[in-house]
Amino acid sequence: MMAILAILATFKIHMRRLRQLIIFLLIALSTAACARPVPPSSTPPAPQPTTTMAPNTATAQPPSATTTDPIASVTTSAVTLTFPTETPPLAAATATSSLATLTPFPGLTPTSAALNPAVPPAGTGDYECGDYPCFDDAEAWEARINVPPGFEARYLAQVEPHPTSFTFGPDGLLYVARQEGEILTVDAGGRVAPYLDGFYHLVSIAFQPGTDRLFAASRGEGDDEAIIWVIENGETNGASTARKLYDGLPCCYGGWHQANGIAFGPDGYGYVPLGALSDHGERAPLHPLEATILRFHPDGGSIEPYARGLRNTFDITWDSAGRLFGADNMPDHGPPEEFNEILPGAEHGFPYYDCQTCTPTPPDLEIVPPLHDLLAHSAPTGITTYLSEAGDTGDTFPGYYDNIFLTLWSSVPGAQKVIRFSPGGETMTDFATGFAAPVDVTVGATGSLYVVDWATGIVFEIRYVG
Ligand SMILES: [Ca+2]
Ligand SMILES: [Ca+2]
Repeated sequence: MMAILAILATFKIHMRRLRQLIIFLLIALSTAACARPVPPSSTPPAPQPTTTMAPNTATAQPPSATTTDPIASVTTSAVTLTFPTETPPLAAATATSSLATLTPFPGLTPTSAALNPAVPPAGTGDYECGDYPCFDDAEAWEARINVPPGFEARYLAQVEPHPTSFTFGPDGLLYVARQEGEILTVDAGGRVAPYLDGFYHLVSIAFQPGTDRLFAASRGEGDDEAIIWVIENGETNGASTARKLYDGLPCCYGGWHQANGIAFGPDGYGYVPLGALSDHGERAPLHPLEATILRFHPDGGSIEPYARGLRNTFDITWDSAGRLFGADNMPDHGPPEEFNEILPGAEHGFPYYDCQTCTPTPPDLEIVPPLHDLLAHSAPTGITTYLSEAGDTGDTFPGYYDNIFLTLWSSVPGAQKVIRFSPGGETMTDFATGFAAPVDVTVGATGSLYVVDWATGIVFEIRYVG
């Protein structure tokens, strides 16, 4: 409880909407005895299916992912990995399993249109603003962002609060997912347009590289399953139908444990972290798919664990050498959050923690340690590697190629910022501070870094200006 009060004391945004959220948070946290500010369970509004979206449960679902039992229905038939808790991690070569190796897809080639800053909207909010700027005071928020010398942070656009994930499409538009279940687009001029609505608790979107297929991760409306969607012809607004590629995935714990940040690997497979179904493993036995990174074929079929023991990794990224990184949210009793290199077939620690009610680590189990400890309760969320070709020239983000950027979402003192890791995750330092609740970060075709804030809905562009 002290932690909650401390958090609230530092997060004095007196906007009506946020106050409602905070009240909800308190209720949610106290009822769940969950004393940490991992991304909160905000008030999820009633899902609003629209005619633009027709969840097509009858079409092309994986054969064994269609039954109604949310946990038992997921297919694991093609999974050749086993993770007995008494044995060491599997070797990487074994972890590739028997699935055919896919040819890597070419990278995206978004348009190179220059981005123009939008005019910050007038301060017409009817709510009180305290130590933080009003949420519609984009200029004030822009002025709060501190970046290293040579860089400049500027307002690009603002969507309604609670964006959870964003990604550039092959059409050059920035696609933004909102927790309330909506996907929007933002163009180079900062203009926001609706794209697709009707999901429930939507937390991630990602294009399959080299295609216009947009993937999304949400919850079922009963908060009892995680769902992976695919939207064919994702870049054309007219198509706008989503179908379930996987449903019945184990879910959900708290506000944010579900299928999280979808990403596509250099092997062409889709990957998605799946959060644990409990705080520290108190719901036993573990489901074979919980607290994992799952791997799936973009056309469906089996979905299998790629790595395990990851309590709630919100987003993942590969570097230029094909190494996979993610940051893990730790249990309520407050061990440091973790920055991990995620290894195939490896065990990364969940549910083995040092607490009175935690499960002791099996003596023969080899746990891959994190590369870095992060501030406890800082709630790491979005992550990206700076791999823009623009970075190769040295003109944008000079010297930052292959660096990894990570948002710390929480409002505990020392979070609310973007941190940076040198190539391979060797060293860690602050990169940008001053946000309210930065939730995702990505790189655009022009070489700029983009950050989106869950609390304000503002998308910032960080450019190198020399
Ligand atoms: Ca760990
Ligand atoms: Ca992301």
